[in-house]
Amino acid sequence: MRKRILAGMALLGSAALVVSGCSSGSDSGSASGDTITVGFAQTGSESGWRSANTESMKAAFSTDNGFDLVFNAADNDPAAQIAAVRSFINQGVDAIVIAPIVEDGWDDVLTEAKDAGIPVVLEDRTVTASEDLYATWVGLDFKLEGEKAGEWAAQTFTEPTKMVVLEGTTGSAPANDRAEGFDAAIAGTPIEKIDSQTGDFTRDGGKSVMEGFLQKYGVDGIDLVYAHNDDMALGAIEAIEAAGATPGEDIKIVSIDAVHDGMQALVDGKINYIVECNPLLGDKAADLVKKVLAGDAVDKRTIVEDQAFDQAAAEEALPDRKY
Ligand code: GZL
Repeated sequence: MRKRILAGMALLGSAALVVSGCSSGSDSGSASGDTITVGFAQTGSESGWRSANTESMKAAFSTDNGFDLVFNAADNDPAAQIAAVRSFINQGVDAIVIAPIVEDGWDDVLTEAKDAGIPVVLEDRTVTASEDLYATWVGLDFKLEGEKAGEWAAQTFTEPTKMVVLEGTTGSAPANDRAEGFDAAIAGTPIEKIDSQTGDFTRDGGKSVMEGFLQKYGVDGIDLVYAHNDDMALGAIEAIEAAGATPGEDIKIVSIDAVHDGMQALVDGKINYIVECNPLLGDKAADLVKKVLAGDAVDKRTIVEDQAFDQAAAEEALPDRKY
């Protein structure tokens, strides 16, 4: 672990810890060839998107790439995720990567990491803590994803439309920003949001919330479902079919992620439009960790581009999709 070696050097003068950070560029860890020990605090395994993201991160932070990865999945529990980060600090890892479950509550533990001289890289979701408490963030523009989904809905529904929303994890950046972007895009249209409830980004959560909406409003009382991710949309499809209705026809669905099962449902006509959210962030995150440890200047934010799919585009893209 590089840090102990550097800690020894730091005894010669605090600047040593910063100045002697190994330069980047080596394929095997730092320039001196030392393995970089990284603690990765993942949200959990709530969705198909998360599985693809974890796979991408583990592939990038591999031994062959010069890393020793300490992995923790927090089962969508914010307190457990903060405890995992605190454990990484106590282990004295060289760097910490976090996919923060929720935006708030990070100031204390990020300050502890900074005080310990351990840089933090955020991947996927963002936090409301001060930017000086983390080195950089790589992820997606969730507000734009919501806007793209809302623009499709605004173009598609020109008559009075009753919509229900399956929200992502309460307090998470994607749930907050996808709602904000979508609502802005449908402002002034005849689309009425009659209900909105979190399904926690899970398939079971989307199914049970949709069952409640169907009991409350009936199949004929709902025209459109806006799901903050494909897993909840897939759960809603199960609920709609169990109620004897046809998803994608009787009740239309717009979703975000574009994971394989969601894209298949789009090809099958059960979902009507999907905005992509690319989970393959591992290589970018690993490169940022090496640059930060080497003391190289990095942008505070790196945003990965997304695209959007209707049924025809999904039929064309599905065979070549990596996730
Ligand atoms: C978005 C990511 C979200 C996905 C969900 O970048 O944080 O979390 O949209 C996942 O599928 O659970």
